[in-house]
Amino acid sequence: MAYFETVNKIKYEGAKSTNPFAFKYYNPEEKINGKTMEEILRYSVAYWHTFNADGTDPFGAGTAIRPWDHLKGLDLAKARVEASFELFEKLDAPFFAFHDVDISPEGSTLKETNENLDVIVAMIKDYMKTSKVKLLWNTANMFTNPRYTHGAATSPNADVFAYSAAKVKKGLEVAKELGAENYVFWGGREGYETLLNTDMKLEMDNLARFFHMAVDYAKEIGLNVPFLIEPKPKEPTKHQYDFDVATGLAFLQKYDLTDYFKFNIEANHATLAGHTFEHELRTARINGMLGSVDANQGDTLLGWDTDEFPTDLYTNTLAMYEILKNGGLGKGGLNFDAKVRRGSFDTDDLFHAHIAGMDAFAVGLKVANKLIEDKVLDSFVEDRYSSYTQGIGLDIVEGKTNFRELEKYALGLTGVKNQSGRTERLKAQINQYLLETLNA
Ligand SMILES: [Mn+2]
Repeated sequence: MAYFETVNKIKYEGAKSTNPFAFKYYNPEEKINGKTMEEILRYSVAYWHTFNADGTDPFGAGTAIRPWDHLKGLDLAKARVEASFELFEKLDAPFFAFHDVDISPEGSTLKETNENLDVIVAMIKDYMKTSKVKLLWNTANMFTNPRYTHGAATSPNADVFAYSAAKVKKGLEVAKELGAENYVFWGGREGYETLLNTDMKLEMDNLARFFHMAVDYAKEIGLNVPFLIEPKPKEPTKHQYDFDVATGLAFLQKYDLTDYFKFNIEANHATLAGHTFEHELRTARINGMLGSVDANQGDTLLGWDTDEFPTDLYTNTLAMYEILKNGGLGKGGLNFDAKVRRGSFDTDDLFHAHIAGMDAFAVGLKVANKLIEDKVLDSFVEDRYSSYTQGIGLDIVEGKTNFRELEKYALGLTGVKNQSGRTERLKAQINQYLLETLNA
């Protein structure tokens, strides 16, 4: 049966199209530097926001009207799988991502939960045989169930640590079974509320022990995919151990995990941490740790994680700039960890939202590529740091000088002359490139 009967396959019609069910800028086959947009952008649909979320917020019930609303348990899970593959095909989405509990219901015991999962994973595997869609990543939800109230791998309760290990063990097996490209760890409850009751050192040591066990088990079953940590500074816990990329990187370095882990970077988590999206991407990129991206946006007027579809062209341009400079996303992708607003309750809105995000990142790709081709920022930055390419600057960079010599050099200076940073001129140039691309 069809769940989205009124929607046909979404096609690229170009910027002049007035068809709301068409791509205006995302042309999957269009080549940018020899690679298609589809290959570069690697779009992924987030199962939880698209097929599970119903618009519930702390003040009110769900509003979403979905064709599977009347079903329950495994029947509901199966209907969602059918609907998801229909949506993937119609959107021409190459990837999807899920938490274990998104795709199948928890049973009354772990054994029953795993059995439910087996049924749905087999069904998904079957659908994947005749579909081009691949699993970008899966993960274990270790934050919704009350057992994780004090954390999962960082719980003060060893039984919860063990339970969490069993969940990830199963998750890694599912990743292997479905040919996942990555495996993600989002530590929703891995943090603390107050130091008054918390052994922070033990909790962080245990988290590292947990990750090492995951690495060992993946090796044992022959699952050779990047593990991704998804930084977030707060919400749900007040202090999250993976606050941002820099904090996460220090953790991975301290516990000797950098060979196995990279980062899955989310725009809204970056802004909650007081960073821009591009700052987090840059921090990961220059450290060789950019794994994948949760493509969404927050709301600067709201202090929480709103997970909106990424329609901000300016931010998407700067994000794509980092991604292109990284040489692409490798096995990662742009996963729309984004939900329609509570008032956008029709199934049609699921398509409008994805089209909006896919078009907006396609614009970002084109503008970023042009900025790089024309060396707009590169040539400015190169010139700005040119004092390090000769004389004393070159000595500094090549490690050929010391404080004594630098003092002697400084004493000989008759004055220091700086150059303008030209922030406003550069911003105006980016606007110019954006508008040129949109009007092309
Ligand atoms: Mn988020």
